[in-house]
Amino acid sequence: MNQITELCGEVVTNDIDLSRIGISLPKNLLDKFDEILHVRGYSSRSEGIRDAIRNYITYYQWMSDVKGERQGVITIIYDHEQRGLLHTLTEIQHEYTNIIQASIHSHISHDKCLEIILLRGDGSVLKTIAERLMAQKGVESVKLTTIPIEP
Ligand code: NI
Repeated sequence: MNQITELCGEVVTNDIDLSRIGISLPKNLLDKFDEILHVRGYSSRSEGIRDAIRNYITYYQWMSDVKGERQGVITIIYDHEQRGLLHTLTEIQHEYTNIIQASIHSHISHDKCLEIILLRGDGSVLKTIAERLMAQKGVESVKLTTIPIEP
């Protein structure tokens, strides 16, 4: 069971207005985040959170621009000890047998797995698959990379 740590941060809505938010995070997640902030020399946790949110928004917008016929790769890292996760991930992939061409599974540690999924199809579908995988509990990260297929 993860410890939950309460944390307050300010988020920039524009250059003038600052809104304060309070969020709950598992302690190990916050520890990792603080470690990165320290290494990267951030002056405050708020600044790090602002940057992380900006990156999240940029990534989402970039994903929204993925359209048309594409070749893609999804890299996913997940905890295979998470109950039911392996089954769910397999079921999602089986719904897209016409899109998913191949996958490689690598057991990176006792409980962590890395999977590389090769896909080809409409960009919006590739994005949907990535988002569905990302939404599952126990999935640590999902990265989608695509290139357009020239007609
Ligand atoms: Ni594995």
